[in-house]
Amino acid sequence: METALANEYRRLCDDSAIHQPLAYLRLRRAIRNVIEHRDIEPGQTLPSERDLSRVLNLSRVTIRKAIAGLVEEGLLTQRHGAGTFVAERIVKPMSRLTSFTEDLRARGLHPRSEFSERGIGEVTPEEAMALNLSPGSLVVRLHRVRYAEDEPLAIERSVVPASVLPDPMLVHDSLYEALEKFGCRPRRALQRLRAVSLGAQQARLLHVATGSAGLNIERRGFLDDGRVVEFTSSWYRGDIYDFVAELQTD
Ligand code: 16G
Repeated sequence: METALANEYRRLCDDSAIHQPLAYLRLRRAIRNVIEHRDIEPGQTLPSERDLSRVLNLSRVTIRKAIAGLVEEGLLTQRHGAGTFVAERIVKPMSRLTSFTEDLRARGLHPRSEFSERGIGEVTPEEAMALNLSPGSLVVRLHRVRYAEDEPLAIERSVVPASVLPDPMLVHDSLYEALEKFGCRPRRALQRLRAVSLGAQQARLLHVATGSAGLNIERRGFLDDGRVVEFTSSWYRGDIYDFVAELQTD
């Protein structure tokens, strides 16, 4: 691991296409890359601050600063006296508007989805309220079970105005990638979280026992001009996900 990280760090230093003069940001990127390439697995320990400082010829302040950012992002966790680990549970910061695909790729996992619905139809009254649409508008609906490799992690039902995304078949792996192509990736979102116990059908899809703990998250995603481009209701497995929010006093 130490060697993989040192090689990656040196590669980034030598790569003239990467203009990153700040050492701690370069190191942060190197750590992110080795996690993504699975050179270090979830649950494994990162080399100590002292070892990294020696091998990379960087100050311990720089190492600490690089690591602190990744702890905040949820990629690393720290246990007092035991060191720094690659997070095992998926720790998802609530402050960043990322997609399922991005969250998993950042952890070196391969995201995939199975669609149970991918169609277009007239908006229901509830969807019209959530998306600020008038009755009769058309919406694209995606119902997906979302996996990391073969492990199901979440069920998602997304509704998107057809004025933004004209054809559901344009969504392959990632809804946000499809929206990005139309310049309509959400820039801000409102989320509501609720603890739930998973019903029989949801539990079956997520390969857990009926009644297991889950998190139901509703996200409304907005563009800069205030238009709502997404209304998604997700059921995440409670045994895998941690949602973390940073709070500040005024
Ligand atoms: C996340 C979002 C969901 C969004 C999806 C897009 C939460 C709670 N939900 O799962 O609202 O639609 O990502 O992911 O984070 P995709 O681009 O991989 O389809």
